[in-house]
Amino acid sequence: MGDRKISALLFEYSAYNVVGHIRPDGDCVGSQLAIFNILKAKNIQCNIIKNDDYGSILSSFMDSYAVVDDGQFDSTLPLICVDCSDFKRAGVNIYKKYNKPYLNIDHHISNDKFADHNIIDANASSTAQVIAEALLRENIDFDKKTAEVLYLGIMTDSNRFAYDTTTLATIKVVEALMAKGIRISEIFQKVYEHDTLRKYLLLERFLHNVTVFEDGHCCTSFITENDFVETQAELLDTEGFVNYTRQINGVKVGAFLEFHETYVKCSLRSKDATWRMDLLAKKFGGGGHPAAAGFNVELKDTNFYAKFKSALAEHVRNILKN
Ligand SMILES: [Mn+2]
Repeated sequence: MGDRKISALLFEYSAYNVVGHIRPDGDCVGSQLAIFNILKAKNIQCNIIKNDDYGSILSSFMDSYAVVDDGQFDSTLPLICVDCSDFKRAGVNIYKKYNKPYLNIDHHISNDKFADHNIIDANASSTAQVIAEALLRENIDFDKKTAEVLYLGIMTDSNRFAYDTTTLATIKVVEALMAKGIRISEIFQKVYEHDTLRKYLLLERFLHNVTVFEDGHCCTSFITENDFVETQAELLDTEGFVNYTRQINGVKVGAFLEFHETYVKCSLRSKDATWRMDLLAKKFGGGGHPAAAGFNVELKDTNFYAKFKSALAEHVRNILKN
């Protein structure tokens, strides 16, 4: 796991920058806010660097937090990265200003330990769980507000405790968070019951494009830049779409592709860890977990979708052979 205790690392300096990955999710935001709160309680300055749009749902968790734009932060401060499998995930404005971050807290199996200090637990459901376990282990007290954002990270990254990544350790952490007085139904509703009509219009287009192939083992779908424009949906409205590709009976692996003007964003999910989505993602320059991974590639090839589907089918065939 880590080379030093999280408390020694976090309380070493008087000010930090903290950043998560671009295209933020609940784990990356929850982890940043937790770090902010833990430092604030010790009178340590923490600047949350905004490297992307948080979207309306995650923004609702950030109401009371000040954020610094990634064009105007003090890059002499030590940088804490959370939930980033590699440093590039922090966004170009961050990684071009730092040779090496100070601290890297993550749970991706593909994490390449890019910082001076690395606290990585690939068995954890989420980065929020890694942080929560460290706090509990090292007896660092934290408040209800911190417990709420840690729960946000764990709930979203475990897909509401549905993935294999949910272990007894995850549940024990949740027990400790509940003891701080959090209300899980409140956090659930804040995340999952604030859908917009435009999201459903986008979902309609996504479902229209669903296709199953390779003896029913593979399922893919896609949406285009034009779909975002016409439905007026926001980028983060696609959160959770990829799960539909994996949920069909008989399907082993699913993929969801977003075709933007200059790049393709692909999310990969499988029913379980045997399908090594992280290895397939790696072939396209991405990474992730065995059952949940992804990549971004520049859009140069107009035939990319067909080629990707062949690569996915081949990947599944190879695993079935072994
Ligand atoms: Mn995560």
